[in-house]
Amino acid sequence: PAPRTVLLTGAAGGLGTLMRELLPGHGYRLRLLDLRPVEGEPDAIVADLADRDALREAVRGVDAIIHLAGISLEASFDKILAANIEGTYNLYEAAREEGVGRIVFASSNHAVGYTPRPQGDDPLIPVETPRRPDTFYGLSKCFGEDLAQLYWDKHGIETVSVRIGSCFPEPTSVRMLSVWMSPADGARLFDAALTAENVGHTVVHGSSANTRLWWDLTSARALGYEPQDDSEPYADKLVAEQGELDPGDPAHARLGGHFVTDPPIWPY
Ligand code: NAI
Ligand code: 15L
Repeated sequence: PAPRTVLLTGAAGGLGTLMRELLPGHGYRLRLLDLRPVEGEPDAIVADLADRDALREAVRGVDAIIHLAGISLEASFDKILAANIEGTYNLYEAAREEGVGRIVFASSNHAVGYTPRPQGDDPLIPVETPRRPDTFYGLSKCFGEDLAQLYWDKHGIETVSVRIGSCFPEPTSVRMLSVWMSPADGARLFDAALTAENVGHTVVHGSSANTRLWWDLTSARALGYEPQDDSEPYADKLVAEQGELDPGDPAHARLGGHFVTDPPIWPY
């Protein structure tokens, strides 16, 4: 049967807030967790991913987990280690102990951020492209994907690792025209990742069907994902403001954009 009760970690964050609004429309009942209180959601669990007892209680009885919690930008290695590496391990252990069979892991384009972005007639970046993390942040997403593979091979817990491009209400840069995932397509992709059968550990690219797409969506579509949106209607305005990407600028030449040169730092 399709999973219905889903633990959403990182529910107070930007993507968590979008998914809290959209996933109930796909038939999910959400249990929420975050380090911070979730506005307007008094029943949300306020817990740190470091708190193993709290995680065990939080995952008890859910059909699946969407794991968004963690540091979402670059930070010191120690902070990334605690929140993203140990935190993700703690969550998988809780899932194993409580028998949760499916996790959707919010990986990132920054796991492969040093990959040259396609230019001209270059082929789209395949999902099998070698890991090339652009930050400690991206490195933690590589860890999460490998952890997911280990928990599938060793414990039979299935994961879809979604290498999210940029999921925000609108694209705000010329680069984002290529990697944007509309919130509605994000909810469609998470729904597909929760319901597709026999995923084992599957890695997919997470974006809309953008005209300027840089990567291949085949493995995402194989889950049943049918993206409906395209960033192109935003292109004229963004290109007029920012100009086209300059292939000679290192921050424009790689999938990870300015994470390869001057990554934004997590503010907390
Ligand atoms: P965000 O920074 O807005 O939200 C992350 C949430 O995780 C925050 O509410 C924060 O309080 C919570 N959190 C951080 N450390 C925690 C801990 N130790 N224990 C419990 N909760 C903790 O980030 P956003 O944009 O919502 O991203 C969500 C996830 O998706 C992140 O894992 C991010 O790396 C990933 N992602 C997001 C992309 C996007 O375009 N929004 C792109 C690629 C990946
Ligand atoms: C990410 O992984 C970040 O979490 C998000 O804030 C954006 O910066 C996104 O990548 C991006 O590459 O645009």
